[in-house]
Amino acid sequence: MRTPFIAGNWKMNVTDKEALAFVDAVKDRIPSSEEVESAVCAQALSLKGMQEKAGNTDLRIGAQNMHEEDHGAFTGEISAQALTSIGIDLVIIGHSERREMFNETDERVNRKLHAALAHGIMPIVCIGENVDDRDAGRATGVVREQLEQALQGVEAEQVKGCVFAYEPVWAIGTGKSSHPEEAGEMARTIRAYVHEAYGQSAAEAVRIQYGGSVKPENIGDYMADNDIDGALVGGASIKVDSFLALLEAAQ
Ligand code: G2H
Repeated sequence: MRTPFIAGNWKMNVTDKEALAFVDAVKDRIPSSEEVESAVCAQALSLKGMQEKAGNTDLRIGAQNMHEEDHGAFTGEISAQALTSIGIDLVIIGHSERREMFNETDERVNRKLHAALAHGIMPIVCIGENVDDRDAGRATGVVREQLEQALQGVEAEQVKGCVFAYEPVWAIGTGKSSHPEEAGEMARTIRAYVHEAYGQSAAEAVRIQYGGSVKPENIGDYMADNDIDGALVGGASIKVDSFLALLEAAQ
């Protein structure tokens, strides 16, 4: 049995003051991580304060990105070591916004994934097709290719600890969510790929989230699919009541 995993991706939308107030407001209302795992991924400057406030609660704090090198002349970047030094052990890798706006290639996603795994940071690896790929019937091929590239050189035992977020690019922040059946089919494609490449126990262990305009009103439709283990949620994860409603619906 895989534990459901709901992660908020706040993107660049929450100030430090708001982030700390959010943790204060939710930390005593977070379900047990045995029922549902809960996380919010915030801007880097808020991570330390949030982590301190979250303390020993079951709310996990994550980063939205990190650099693949341990250190060096990479102005403005954040290393895995810097994250783990403040207790952060979760990171989103390869979000489509980073792929599109910051030229993040499959090869860099792969290097970031290796860096996260080497430092014991749980990666949420984002994959998903754009609208042209979907319209041309290439969605499955694109997702399989992204997976193959992201996982180059990764061992089966490491894959078991990875989370994959299937986020069709056309559904991100648009209000146009993917049909739950289509999302479920893609989750099965992802699991089938892991099965082919790493075997049954890895395929059964990996958690697959759906992302793209998830909200409390529709999360149940996705979670009803046996192959969807949770959600990566942008806009609807920012408000306290909405975030708690997502967690409630995922249990
Ligand atoms: C997709 C998602 C969060 P939203 O990026 O990863 O954002 O839920 O706002 O579509």
